[in-house]
Formats: sequence, C-alpha cells, structure tokens
Amino acid sequence: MLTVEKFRELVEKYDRIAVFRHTNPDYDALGSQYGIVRFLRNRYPKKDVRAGGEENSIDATFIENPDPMDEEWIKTALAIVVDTSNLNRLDGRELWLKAEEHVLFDHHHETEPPIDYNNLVEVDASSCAEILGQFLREYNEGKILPKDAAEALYAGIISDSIRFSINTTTAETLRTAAYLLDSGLNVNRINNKVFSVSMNAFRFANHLRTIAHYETPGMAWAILDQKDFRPFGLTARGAKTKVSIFGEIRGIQTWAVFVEEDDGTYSASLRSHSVVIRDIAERYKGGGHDSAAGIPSMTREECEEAVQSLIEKVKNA
Ligand SMILES: [Mn+2]
Repeated sequence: MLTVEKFRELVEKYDRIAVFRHTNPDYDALGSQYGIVRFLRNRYPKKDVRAGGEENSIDATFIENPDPMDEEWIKTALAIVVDTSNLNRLDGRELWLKAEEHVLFDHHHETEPPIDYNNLVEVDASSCAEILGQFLREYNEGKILPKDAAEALYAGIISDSIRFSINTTTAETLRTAAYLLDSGLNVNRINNKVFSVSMNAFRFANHLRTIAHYETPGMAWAILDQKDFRPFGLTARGAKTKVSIFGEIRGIQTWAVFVEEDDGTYSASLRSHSVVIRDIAERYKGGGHDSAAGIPSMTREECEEAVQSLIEKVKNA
C-alpha cells in the first residue's frame, strides 16, 4: 500500500509529474485530479505538474481542461491516476503507460485489466477525493490546503457522496470536508457548480419521469434510445446521469437507466439504496461500487435481461 512517506519520496524525486483520471470524468475524477495538481503546483512551484487526459472538463470555468503532453515529456515523469482501477477506463492511458513510475489513488473494486503499481485503494471510501483529502492533510502536516486544491477535492466529495446523503458517508467523510472548508471555501458556489443543470437537462428529466417503468414495487427503470434524449440536446452520457432522479422516490430500492450510445450499443447506470447490484454489472463486464455500478456496450437484449435480474433482486430483498 502507498504510504505518505513513499509518495513524498516519489514526488520529490521527479521534476515532471502528471495526474490522470478516468474517461467520461465526473466531478470526483476531476476534483481528485485537480486537487493533486493544484496542491503540488503550490507546494513545488519549480516542478512541471500537468493534468493528463484527452477529454475536456465538464465546466472549464470551474475545473480546467487537461494540459498538453507528449511521449518525450512523460517518459521521465511520475504518472498518477485517480478514481479508476481499470486500465481501459484511464483517459490518456497510452501516455500514462510510458511514464517512468506510476501511482494510483482509488475507491473502486478492481476490474480487468487492473492498474497495479504504487496503489492506495480504499473501496469503502465515499470518494477518491475523500481519500486524497486525508492523504494530503497528512502530507501537508495538518496545515490547511491551498484554497483551489481544497475546492476541487470538496467538489469530488459532494459529487460522489451526493451531498453527504448516501451510505458511504462516514464521520471521516465529514471530518475531511471540515478540514477542506478550513481553506475558506464557498459551499454554495461549489454546490451550484456540481449540481445545477441546464434547462434542457431539467426538461429531459421530466420526460424521463413520464416514460420510466414503475410496475415492480421498489424499482424504477428505463431503456432509452437516441430518440428519447437527442431532442433535448443531450448525449447518451448526459442522459444517463439523470438516473439519480429515481433515488428520491420513497420506498425505492433499486433503479437503473440504459441508454443507446452513438454506435448503437447500450450502456447502463445501476443504483440501489441497500441491495448489492455490482454483481449484475460484473456479469456484463461492468463494475463499480456495491450500490452504484455501470456497464458499457450491451445489446438491447442484455439490457432487458439485466432489468429482469434487478427485478429478481428487489423481489428477494
Ligand atoms: Mn469516484
């Protein structure tokens, strides 16, 4: 397991440090990535610290887009990756693999192919950002973090813990958040950045509420074709994030949204309050957490099959 001492040794050894995250980065991925980038830039102004990845940020006015980087640059660098334990999900993995040494911070169960270097993985943590908040607190000898680094990490924690509302939230999550707030953060601003939605997305959510299935008590689900979300100007990825609207129904146990990708395959987001649904995701080469998991590239038949498996789970719960 990666210790603070070992990480300090690695960081001090390298003049070039790159921090990567997973594809389709959410705010835990972006917040964890920029939490480290901003902390290291502040602490070591002479080092060349860059953010890796090919995809853009969600909102570049809040968390910026990644930096340019090439093979020549990275071959003498330390490469860090956050929020994924699956090499196929690593945004910019060809460059990442060419770095001299590697570090991973994550809170996911390992999925093939794994990332196995200097690892700090805590699968019970609310967010990767929580792990990093604690880790950097120790690294920084308990002193407060630079405000921009603390802001990124706080965004990651509230994003993955859904504003401290799901079961992964612990006293330690709140203690870490309190430590980050000591940097003088504006919680209202960060909440708005992470949770506000466009009018189009809001209208789509209303549409999704009307077309979803609620026949099985304790369950809500929908399989969406492109025609269901394209008219609202949403991508498959944007549509899938709306799975969260079902979690607030009283008595709901499990919910899922399947969306048609541009290539005609379907991808899924499965959620639950208490039933473990990760096993169902793994059956289709997906993965994630016990109560929040995802599946890539499914056929429509597999989506219907997965719905049946979820229905069985709810009935037997
Ligand atoms: Mn995460």
